[in-house]
Amino acid sequence: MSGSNPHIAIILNAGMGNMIPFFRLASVLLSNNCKVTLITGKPIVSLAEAKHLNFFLSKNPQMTHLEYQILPPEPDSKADPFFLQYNAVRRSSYLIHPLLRSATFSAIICSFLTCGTIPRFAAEIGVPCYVFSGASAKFFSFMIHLPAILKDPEIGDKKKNSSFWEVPGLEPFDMSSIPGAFLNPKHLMAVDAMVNAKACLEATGIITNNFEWLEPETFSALNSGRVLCGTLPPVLPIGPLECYEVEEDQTDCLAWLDNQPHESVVYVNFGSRTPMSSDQIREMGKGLEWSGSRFLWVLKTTIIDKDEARQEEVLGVSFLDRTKEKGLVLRKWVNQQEVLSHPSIRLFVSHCGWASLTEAAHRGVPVLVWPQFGDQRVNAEVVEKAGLGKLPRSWGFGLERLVEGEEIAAKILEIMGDGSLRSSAKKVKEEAMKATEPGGTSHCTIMKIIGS
Ligand code: BUP
Repeated sequence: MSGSNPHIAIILNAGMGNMIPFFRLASVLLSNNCKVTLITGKPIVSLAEAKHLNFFLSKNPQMTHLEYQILPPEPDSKADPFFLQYNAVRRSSYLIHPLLRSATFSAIICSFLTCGTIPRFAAEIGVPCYVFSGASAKFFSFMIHLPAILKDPEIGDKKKNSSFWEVPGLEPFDMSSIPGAFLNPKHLMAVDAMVNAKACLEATGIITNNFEWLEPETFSALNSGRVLCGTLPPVLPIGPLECYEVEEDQTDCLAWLDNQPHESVVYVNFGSRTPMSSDQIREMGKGLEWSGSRFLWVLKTTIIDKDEARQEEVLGVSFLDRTKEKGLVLRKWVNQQEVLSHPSIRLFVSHCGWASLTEAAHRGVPVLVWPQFGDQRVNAEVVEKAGLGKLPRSWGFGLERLVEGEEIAAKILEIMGDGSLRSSAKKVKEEAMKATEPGGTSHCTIMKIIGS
């Protein structure tokens, strides 16, 4: 991609965890004199996405916005609405082709989760195509190896008899870290993953919200052909992608944090689409209260947006009353990038969405990693290895078991008092900053892609 003012098409994917990194990337490109065309599908799943998209477009009027109609979702009322949307966007990818012909683009960027026909079409029209992976490099390695795993005639026996999956060039994957849906060739998630894993081999490169220091062995295995022999395009870390202007926080949480002592607050947020069960919410409440810590808890009980149940019904009046001096519970969107930067934050309890983990890495905030589904368990292992977090393995993966208040309180106290984790998290921050500053590995990669 060379010449002045490169024009880049960004094809947005569903879900806040995908949308926010794409907006960050678009902001970086705009601030480096690129023209950006944002391509979005309709309808959109959640109000949160619609609001963020509107705000982002209103703040960047120089950007071109193109829309296409997404095909109807598969009729599966039990499936996660975001997975249905990924599937529909992937199946609709041919509808984006005319939009990609409507201007002379210097590059096209699309999401790994929905790339479908885009890399091949980009190759046909002679435009470089970068596929964006929003998970850890380790989980991405698993995903691109999935077609080989699922083709293995012994897969059934291996699932029954083995506790590890072999991915060439990497340490074996603990079977319990991989959601069963990916290992069922008929499951929608596995079907999409296989199509996308094959499609992304036709891209110019894979870009990822990550930095080389965080997963050196995995990047080395991916880029030396050990994971997929000679067929994988270069995997290029360009993160942690950071801050763009988001709508002002509508809650009073930043003012509340201003009144808390330095490094005293536990921040709990399980992301934009991971609800907690009522039983687990009660135990979480006990854990926070019994730890005696100050806490900011962003509570979610539904997959899409917020439900209407009142705070008191979910948590009980007495809990809210007992903890009102020490804790703030919110059921609204907070500005997480500002929360994690606040000097009062000591610990982040996270579901391990990759966007949240990269935000914690960039700010050196230690994380109690409590993965719930999808890529999150592997992401959790990655940040634990890098020294950013601690994974209580006995808590299981997602809904495997109810984690009791006593265990939660003990773990919070243990991690809050862990000086060596605090130092290693600061080291992670230093390395993240080095990667993103001018001359850093991620910064240079972005500049190379833009062609400056
Ligand atoms: Br909730 C919430 N404020 O209140 P992840 C989320 N976020 O800024 P997810 C807020 O949404 P996937 C809130 O900073 C991060 O950038 C947060 O992405 C922001 O998890 C993003 O961490 C959440 O990747 O998405 O939402 O579960 O499953 O796609 O990873």
